[in-house]
Formats: sequence, C-alpha cells, structure tokens
Amino acid sequence: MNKAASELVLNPDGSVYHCNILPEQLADLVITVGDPDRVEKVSQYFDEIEFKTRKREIVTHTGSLNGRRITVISTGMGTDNIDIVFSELDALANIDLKTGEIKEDLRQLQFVRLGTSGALHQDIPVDSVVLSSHGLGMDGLLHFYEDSLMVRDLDMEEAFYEHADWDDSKAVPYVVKSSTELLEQLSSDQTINGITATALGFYGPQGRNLRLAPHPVDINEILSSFSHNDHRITNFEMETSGIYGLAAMMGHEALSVNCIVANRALGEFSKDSFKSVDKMIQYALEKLTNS
Ligand code: R1P
Repeated sequence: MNKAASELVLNPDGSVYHCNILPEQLADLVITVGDPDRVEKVSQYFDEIEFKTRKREIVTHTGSLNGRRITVISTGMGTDNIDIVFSELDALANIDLKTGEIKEDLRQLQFVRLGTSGALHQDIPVDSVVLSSHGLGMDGLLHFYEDSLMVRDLDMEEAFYEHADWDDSKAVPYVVKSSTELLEQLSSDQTINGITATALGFYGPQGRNLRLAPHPVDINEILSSFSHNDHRITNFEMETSGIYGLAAMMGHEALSVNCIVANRALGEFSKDSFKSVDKMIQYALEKLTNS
C-alpha cells in the first residue's frame, strides 16, 4: 500500500526526513554510534569516504574498508532516536521511496552498534568490551509494534519479571537476542558476552542519585543479581534493546558492542575513555572486514 506524505516523510531532494540519506548512499553494513563526533573516529579508518551528510544529531559517512562498503551513522542518545534512525534506514533499503510501496525482494542489513556503557559487576573492568547477547529493554519502545511478540525472548522475560518483582507503573521490560552470526564473528578472548540492560535515561533510570532518589533505589542490584540459563546482565546503556527489537522485526541482523567506560559496582570511570573507544573501533572494523 502507498504511504501518505505525512507517513514516509521525504526532503525536497528525495532523501529520508531525519537521516538525510538517499537509498544509494546506504551500505549493507551499518555501524551505529551514539555520539555524532564518533562517526569520524570510525570513518578515519576507511580506505575511502564516498558520502557525508548530517542533520540534527544524525551524522552519516559512507565509505569502504578492505573492499567492504560501510555506512557509519550517529543515532544520538536513547531508543526514541533509534526508532527514527532504524525506521528510516529500513525504508531506504526496503521501500520504493517514489511510490511508497514495500519492495518484493527485501534487502537485509547488518547493524553493529559501537557504543559506551557502564558495567554492573566488579569483574567487568573499565576499558573492556562487552558484546550484548541480549538487550533487556526498560524503555517500552517495542510495545508500540504489533510484531514485538514474535521476536521477544518470552522465557527470559518471564524469569526477569519474577526475579525483579517489576512495578507495573513502569514500561514492562522486554528481551530480544542479538544476531548469532555477528556475535560469533566479533567474540574473542578480548570480549565479554552478556545481557545489556537498556534504560530510558542516564540518571534515575540507571540508579544514579544526584539530588533525586531513583525508584527502585536498588535497580542496579536487581539487575546484577539476575541470571538465566547462564546469562547475566552485564551492563547498562540506552540503545541496544531498541536496535535488537527493530532489527529483528524488520529482518535485519544486529549486534551491540560496548566499551565499558564506567564500573558502577566499583564507582570507577575510565581514565582514558577515548583511547579505549578507539581500540574497540579498530577491533570491530578488523573483525568485520578481515574475517
Ligand atoms: C550516555 O552517556 C550515552 O552513552 C551511551 C549511552 O547508551 C547513551 O547514548 O552510548 P553512546 O556512547 O553510544 O552514546
């Protein structure tokens, strides 16, 4: 069915509204980062850059490395932005923007998030790299999509509800798995795998208390004491669950890779987070383009 101009919004040049990209400017491998300044920290390693654009906090570079075409794009912070960026990137791949019709042959994209995050356990040191086997979303985004039940790990969700005694005034947590292939491709003895908890804020929703007490006050303990089928919740950030949920419903593959810049259990912050993020970027690019 065709899409009304108000639903699939395009710019005068035909590019998608927020991302400002045309279909031919999007590679099949898409690296997402939260921070717009991190885009060039990734694309500096490309052999060539063919396209650059930016609108609001969404900065995009497309280029290639070792013969593989890659788009790197910043999402800004939070799953509300993930909804915008992933919907528009999927539209670029799978909707004919001129007619608004969904294409018959769907194109599958690979998404790899290169983000920053806080660890919930003492044994996950700052500057280490965590790969998210699952995203546990406390943001509520997936509940606005009809197909969410088809991609959620209902077994792990049930175990979490029981463990956490979740207060139903908050969005019900949901769980979605990563791409198994990407998780295997990027795992090594330099990485740690775990469930990533995605919060809808940085302070109260991640148990930080500056002047306002969070609720529940012991959210970090509730999360860190959960385990299910040998998986534990390793870290906190703000995008992974939305990425996993939307990518799975759209038929794309996704993996979230996060540099641990804070250890919440020890109260520590990395002394040189730029260096450890750069190390993570180089590690991921090597794994994605040389294996
Ligand atoms: C909070 O400081 C931001 O950093 C983390 C969180 O998920 C949130 O977006 O990720 P990025 O460094 O990728 O933005």
